[in-house]
Amino acid sequence: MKKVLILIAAALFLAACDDTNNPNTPNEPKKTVTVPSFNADSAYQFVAKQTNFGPRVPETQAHADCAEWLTAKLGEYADTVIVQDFRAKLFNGKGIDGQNIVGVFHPEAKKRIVLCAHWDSRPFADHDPDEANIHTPIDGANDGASGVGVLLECARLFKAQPLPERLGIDIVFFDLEDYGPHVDDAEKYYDDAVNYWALGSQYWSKHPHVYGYKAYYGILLDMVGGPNPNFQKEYYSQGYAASVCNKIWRKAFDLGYRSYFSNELGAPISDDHLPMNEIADIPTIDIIDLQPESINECFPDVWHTLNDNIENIDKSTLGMVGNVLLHVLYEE
Ligand code: AHN
Ligand code: ZN
Repeated sequence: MKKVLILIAAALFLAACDDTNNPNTPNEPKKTVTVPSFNADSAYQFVAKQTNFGPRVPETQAHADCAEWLTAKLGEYADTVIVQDFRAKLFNGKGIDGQNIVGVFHPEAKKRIVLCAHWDSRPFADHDPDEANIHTPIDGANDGASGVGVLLECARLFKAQPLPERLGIDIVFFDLEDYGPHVDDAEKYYDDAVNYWALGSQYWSKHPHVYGYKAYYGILLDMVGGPNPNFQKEYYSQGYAASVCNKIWRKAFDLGYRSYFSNELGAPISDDHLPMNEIADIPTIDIIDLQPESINECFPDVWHTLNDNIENIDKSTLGMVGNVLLHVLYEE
């Protein structure tokens, strides 16, 4: 009998503790965060501004001009901006200069989240359907500029409506993501293939902008501006940062984006998040449009073609991704 009473008491106690489903929990005030509204028109303007410089191929004038603009723009919004100059080695053995551009919000906060995208654009349209174009640099409106545009709009809002002091954000624009070997040379460079991409992220992951930098988690945006996106859970993201995937996809479902954020596991993509996971040890996901039915087997049809330009950017996709991001961050 005594045992039974103890069990009943224990059960009642546990039930009292489990207030997760009780909307009327007395002592805990309901969370009333106001999430700023993501302005997709503003994000789109940030994308157009980048593509208007011309292809942002490292060591060109357009690239230098864009770096200057990104640095100034982040400077308007963030507490500090750090430009990280580095030298990297291309697939062909040539040395090349790059710049990672970092905006820091609430530098004192210990709990940090790193948001990133690459700002360089590919030096050749090696997947262009027209053979005449396969050595021409691309605008990279989706592949590069879209992620940067969404993050600049987030930065603008972090300034307008600051996050709590206890939460620090680092926005990192990686350079030299997209200078991997031309598809015609793929076989020649097959062995070391993953190392030829994400050079800026490789550098930052070994030499973060703050010595010993750690973040709670990271989110990379890549190709977040195409029409009818299919944001599957990219394979490495799910493997290295399943809880971050869950958080993002759950929020996307709550916001009604279920048909664009699918619950399917996507292909493994060697992108900027890989060094962040493997070298910097930061659980980082890649929100990337994966189209298993496309002519490229996984990327949108315009990928690495001259058609990856501003005309093929869909504002509503930028808006959706930005809205998910803001909800997750302001409710963090
Ligand atoms: C590879 O094709 C190995 N990585 C592609 C990552 C990428 C390129 N994302 C955008 N452009
Ligand atoms: Zn690319």
